[in-house]
Amino acid sequence: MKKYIKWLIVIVFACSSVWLTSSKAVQAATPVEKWGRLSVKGTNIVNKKGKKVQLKGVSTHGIAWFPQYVNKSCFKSFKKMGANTIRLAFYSDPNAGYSKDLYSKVEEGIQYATESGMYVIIDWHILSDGNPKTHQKQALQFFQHFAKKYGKQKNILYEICNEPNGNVTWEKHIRPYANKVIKQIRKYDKKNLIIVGTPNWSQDVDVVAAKPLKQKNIVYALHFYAATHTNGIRDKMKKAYKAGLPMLVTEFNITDASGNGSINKSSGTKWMKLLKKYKIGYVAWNVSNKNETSALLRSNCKKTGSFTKANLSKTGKWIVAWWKK
Ligand code: IDC
Repeated sequence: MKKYIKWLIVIVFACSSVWLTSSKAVQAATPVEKWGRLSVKGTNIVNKKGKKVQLKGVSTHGIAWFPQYVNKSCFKSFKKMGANTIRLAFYSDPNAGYSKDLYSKVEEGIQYATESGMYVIIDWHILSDGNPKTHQKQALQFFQHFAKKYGKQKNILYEICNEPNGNVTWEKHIRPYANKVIKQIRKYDKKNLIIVGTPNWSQDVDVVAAKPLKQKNIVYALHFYAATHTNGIRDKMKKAYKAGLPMLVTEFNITDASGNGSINKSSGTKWMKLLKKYKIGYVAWNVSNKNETSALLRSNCKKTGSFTKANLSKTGKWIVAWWKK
């Protein structure tokens, strides 16, 4: 009899601990549960209560090249380290992997980020195709598809042109393109944030600040690679912030602008302090083990998920440490 009682106690104990760990009450709220739908108030991104929040996260590499990292275990391990955002980089140029067949990869990514309670940036990654108008037709199709399918979710952000570059200006090219794409997205999604790339590889935020768009809930991209982009671009950010431009760093690293080469931690620290002061969010390039310094994983890391800090590259370790500061 005594023996049975002992076993009964063991079973009751085991069941209640399973119940406790799986119950919502003891599970920490996810970033999206905590903050809800984001919006723009003045110069900042705010949560459902109107409080300024800083998005922090990682960007995939081009999903045509590194689709293996678009998985839930990968996203969750970055969340565990402090990230609240995943950016899915969908290159818009056929030479860089553009294909409608990859829509399903983006959908998978949205699903995994959503199940992980994270924000997700759907990035139309123009790069070698520097003028956003080059593939405008495809962009309109792309955003129609995703806004229609996911526009009701709270955790969606649209980034409509990664880095306009070349002989491209705000007035003649980016602004008219943005007006068209925003109109398209807003047919299906009235509220979620739309991120607009800025001239000169998303660096000239000061130019945009002089004549921003008129729509609501728009933020502007500023990108930096700290070993190349130092005081000059920080000054542009300061100027734009003071002029009231809402910004989000949807791509950065502490490497040089090639995504490789040397690392500059002291310039990186200046950037991080400025972003913290202004409460501007930042998303790091890139989740891969490619043999380049901007890869957040060590090149000998063969895993595609369940990452720990030991799997991170030098830049990965440095960046992740800032998430909790
Ligand atoms: C780089 C990748 C590199 C790839 C190259 C071309 O790190 O592996 O070969 O693109 O596709 C950006 C771009 C981003 C770049 C990154 C580094 O948005 O696509 O990634 N960078 O050059 N802007 C500034 C730097």
